[in-house]
Amino acid sequence: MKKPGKKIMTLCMVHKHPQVLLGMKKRGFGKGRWNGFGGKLKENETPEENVIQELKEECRIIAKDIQKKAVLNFFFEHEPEEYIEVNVFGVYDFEGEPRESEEMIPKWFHIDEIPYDLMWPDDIYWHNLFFSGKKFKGNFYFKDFNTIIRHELKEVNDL
Ligand code: 8OG
Repeated sequence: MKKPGKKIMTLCMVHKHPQVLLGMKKRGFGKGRWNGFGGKLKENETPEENVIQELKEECRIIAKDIQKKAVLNFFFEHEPEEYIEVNVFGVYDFEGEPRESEEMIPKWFHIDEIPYDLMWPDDIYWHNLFFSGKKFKGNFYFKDFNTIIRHELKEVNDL
């Protein structure tokens, strides 16, 4: 059987404890869901450069303190030939005021009031690790975009 290909993405969560900045996606993949910011990694771009670019484009802020926190792989039953690798970053300092863009409506949430029913279903499994500052790796196996069949998560020292 052919080895599945992978699509490399970034996802960053701007975390100013106890608040986190999320964006309501206005179009494309994940439309109608609150999420962190990010996108597909382009050729000749580091994940950190991509995070800076995506935060500029999606909510008009300049990221200053960017730390890699996790690598999550997402597998979909209906798409066995490809999986998504999401590199998760925490952004702990930035310049500017978050503003709406064509793609996202930004909003601060207290970390105890995150709207998980309007988010990707994996988020509720790994957010605690993220908000406690841990580094981690995980695999999520989706039946469809709303249903997780199983998952694995582990804390790591290095990514
Ligand atoms: O370029 P585009 O807006 O399509 O990028 C999609 C964003 O969504 C990107 O930041 C990665 C992120 N993303 C997925 N899958 C999942 C997921 O299951 N959970 C979360 N929280 N984010 C995801 O592509």
